[in-house]
Amino acid sequence: MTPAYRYRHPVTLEETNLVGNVYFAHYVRWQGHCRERFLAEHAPDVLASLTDGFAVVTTGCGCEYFGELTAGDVVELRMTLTELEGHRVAMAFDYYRSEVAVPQLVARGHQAVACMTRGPTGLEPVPVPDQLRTALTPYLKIQ
Ligand code: SSV
Repeated sequence: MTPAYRYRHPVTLEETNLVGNVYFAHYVRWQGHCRERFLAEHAPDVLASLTDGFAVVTTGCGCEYFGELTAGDVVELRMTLTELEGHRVAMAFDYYRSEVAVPQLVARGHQAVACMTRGPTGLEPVPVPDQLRTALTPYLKIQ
């Protein structure tokens, strides 16, 4: 089985709506938290370079919802790599209600990013930096 990078988040009341379940947009925010933690843990130089001309541009994202989450749940995002090509990286996210007897798949998401640099004429594509490429390889999803 392909290893997944796991990010856990306790759902807060702030993230729930009038009905008591999590507002859909937060699932995408958590994708951001998850990828940021991945960089901090596995490619810290890449994270640092984001303030120094290097950019990781989000080119797309999405989410499908199968179940509900409410305040007090712990959600676990399992992130895998679905594409690593040139300057592009794509990821898939399985969202589980965790810390329960039987973890439940509540949503699935995806996103794609592109590595760029800020040149005199604006953003230009650059190859995925070596540190990030090396960190990503173990997570490539075998189709
Ligand atoms: C400032 C900003 O927009 C930061 C973007 C960070 C992007 C991070 C991408 C990380 C990809 C990790 C993929 C891991 C797959 C297992």
